[in-house]
Amino acid sequence: MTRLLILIVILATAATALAQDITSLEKIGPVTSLTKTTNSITITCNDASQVQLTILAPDLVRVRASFTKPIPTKDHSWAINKTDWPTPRWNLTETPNQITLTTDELEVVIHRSPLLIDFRDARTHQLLNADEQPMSYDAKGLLANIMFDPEAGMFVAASKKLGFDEHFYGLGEKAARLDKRRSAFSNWNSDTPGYSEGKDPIYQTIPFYIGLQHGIAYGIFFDNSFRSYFNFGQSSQQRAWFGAEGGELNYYFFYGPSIKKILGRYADLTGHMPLPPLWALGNQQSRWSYYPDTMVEEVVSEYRKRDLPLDVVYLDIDYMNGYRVFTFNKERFPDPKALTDKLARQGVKVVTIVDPGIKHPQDKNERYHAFDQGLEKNFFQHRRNGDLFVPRVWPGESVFVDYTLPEARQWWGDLHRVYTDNGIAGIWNDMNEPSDFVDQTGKNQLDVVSYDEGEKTTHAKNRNTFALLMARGTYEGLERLRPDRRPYVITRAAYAGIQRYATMWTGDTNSTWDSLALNIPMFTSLGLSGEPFVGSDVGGFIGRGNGELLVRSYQISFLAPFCRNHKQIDGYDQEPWRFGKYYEDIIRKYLKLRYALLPYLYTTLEEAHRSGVPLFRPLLLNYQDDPSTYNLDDQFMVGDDLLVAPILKPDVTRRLVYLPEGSWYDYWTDKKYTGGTMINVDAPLDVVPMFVRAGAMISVGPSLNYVGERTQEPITFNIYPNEKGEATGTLYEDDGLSPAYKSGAFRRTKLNVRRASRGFVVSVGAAEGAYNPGARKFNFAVKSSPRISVTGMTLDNGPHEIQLR
Ligand code: MIG
Repeated sequence: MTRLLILIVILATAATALAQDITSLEKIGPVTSLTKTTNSITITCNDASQVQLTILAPDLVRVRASFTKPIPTKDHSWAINKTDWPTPRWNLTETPNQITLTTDELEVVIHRSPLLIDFRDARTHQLLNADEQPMSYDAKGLLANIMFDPEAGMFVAASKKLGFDEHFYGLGEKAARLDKRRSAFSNWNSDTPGYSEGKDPIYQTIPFYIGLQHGIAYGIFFDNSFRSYFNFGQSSQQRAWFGAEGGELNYYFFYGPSIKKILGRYADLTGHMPLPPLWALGNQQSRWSYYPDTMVEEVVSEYRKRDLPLDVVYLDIDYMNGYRVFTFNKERFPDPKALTDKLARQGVKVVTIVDPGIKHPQDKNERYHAFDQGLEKNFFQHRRNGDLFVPRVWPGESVFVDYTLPEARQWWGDLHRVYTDNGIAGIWNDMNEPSDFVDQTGKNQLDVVSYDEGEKTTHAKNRNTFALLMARGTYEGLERLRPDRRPYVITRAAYAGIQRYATMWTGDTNSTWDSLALNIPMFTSLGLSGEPFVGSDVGGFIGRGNGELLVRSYQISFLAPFCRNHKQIDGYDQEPWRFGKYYEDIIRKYLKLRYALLPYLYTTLEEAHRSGVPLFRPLLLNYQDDPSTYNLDDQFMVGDDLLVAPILKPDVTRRLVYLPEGSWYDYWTDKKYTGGTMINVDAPLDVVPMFVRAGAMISVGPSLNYVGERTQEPITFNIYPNEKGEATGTLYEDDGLSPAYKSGAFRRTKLNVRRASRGFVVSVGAAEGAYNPGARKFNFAVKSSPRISVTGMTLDNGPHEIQLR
């Protein structure tokens, strides 16, 4: 405990010292000369530094600075997915005082002396973001004593003027509120069980944020995997700065003005989330740990007996033989294939945990294929002196794979054959910060060298990307092993770009109301950071929950992409039935509703895949011009149309709900409200306040116990007309399992509703895509006119109209 306190004091002091010292760092510039290529300029400064600006798109400019030396020719990042951008139209103009780059959307003004960069809107010349001081570097080692790893490199930083009304969003997984204004954060992937609000850093590093001022948004992705810092005016009224303990000052500037557009560009740059299998949107159940096999069967039959929907069950670390990854414990799971077959007949998939630690045999004669092969192929991490790096994790003494080696990632992926052969449907990556029981701060790993494209870099650079590369090896392995199936990987730690390979959950939360209240800001912030498929252990991971907390937790997670109840080994049982029938009945209602809403959820998830705009949204994403949404994080939206205002405290059965401008329908009663105001609504334990935007159509399918139980038929389009009597909706369908959607095997149907002289008319657009879902029946119900509905309609391929009377 005292050690922890001392550590906290040291870290807190380091953060404050950094905040003060940022201004005393050496500053780049001024400009002496300039060269130009087809899509970039390189500026040379009189201190021999160089700054390179590359125009990637009309709304995307990359800034790279190299201090007192030329820009290195080597240019590589594990986060970046797309590098071949067609050069957009742009212009360069020079005056004695400044250099200006102009695209159709952005104007970048570089002041020569001092060297300061402004980003402006090319059309209005409005200032979006401006350097507060020239980009800086710690030439004199002023920060060496407070840097975590003095060998990491040289501290580099950029400082921006803080807008009086500027709000900050993103930064991935932070145990913090939605609006990050006046806060400071660092990134160093850390195993932080039982974290609560304010704990920083936690598991993931996504060094991407969005600034919003007067409704106009820009984004900055600081692509640097070293321990990094972001300070959004926490210690100064003037500046928002970011920096890192090494590496390049290398950032991408995105211009909106809409946040949705920025998220689309960010997804283009770092990769779009592929669609997971549809069953990943089903209900999931986990426990540290269900074993033996008969207990797993018992959990599943309990679900079925109680008419609770379930798609996935998890095997935590105790399924293995002595925590050896890629093995099954023979006593506990004598025949894993028989188990997965049996569960498959009940519609349930099995996901197994795979940690990075490979057990180091304690006896020379002990054979363990993962260790033996990896050692022989020289795929394990070593210390700088050549010693094998031996951290301690669940198996005791272990080794880690150097995932920067492409052959090692391939080998790791192929090792998963034991899972695919046994019918395991997905892989859960845990402990991948990487956690090390010897020392959780990373000190024990500082001299661990990774191959890193031949650069032979150390932990300071590679810690934050370890999980990304492990997930990549896993994902690509599953793609090879089961080419006709979409991989399903879930991870705890991450770096930017993780969405290409894995979904995520928010680690070891507490079964407390405070922990629950973090769900909404965390899920929405992750969505604003390029990670759409998110969720949290339903009910909380650590400690003793209760029925009320569990119900309120489901009332958030039933609409999160990842909905999994999970619990610590010595925590109190919390499967949906554990607190009695009263709570179980309410949980059933929400799980059934989740399955009914699958057509809407899947359509919205596909939008996230395609556009980068997440499913689980803060209100500000849909109402960017409305300042009342800027720090609203006790409500959320799903897609454009569903607004949910959960209860986040015990004994509360009423709450204020903010409804943005427009009209809204109460989901439960169809009662209409006029938005642009707060309303006060009842929320007894069985009700989560939920509203539908007027003008929406919500597609609702039949009640299912698991995905694929039977065809999703009929789908009812619930129509919520706006004041003009109009509504629009989309339905996305595909086979839910294979990657064929990537080559056009999907169907997207767009529908428009208008008021007619009698009743309403639905016009069904021509189906997009090559997937043929076969004949299926649809119902239509107009929520503003309860007597108007039709049932049993078909949606043909071609455009046509349906009369609703
Ligand atoms: O040191 O595998 O966050 O979900 O149940 C704890 C055991 C390791 C941490 C994960 C948790 C999982 C647990 N793991």
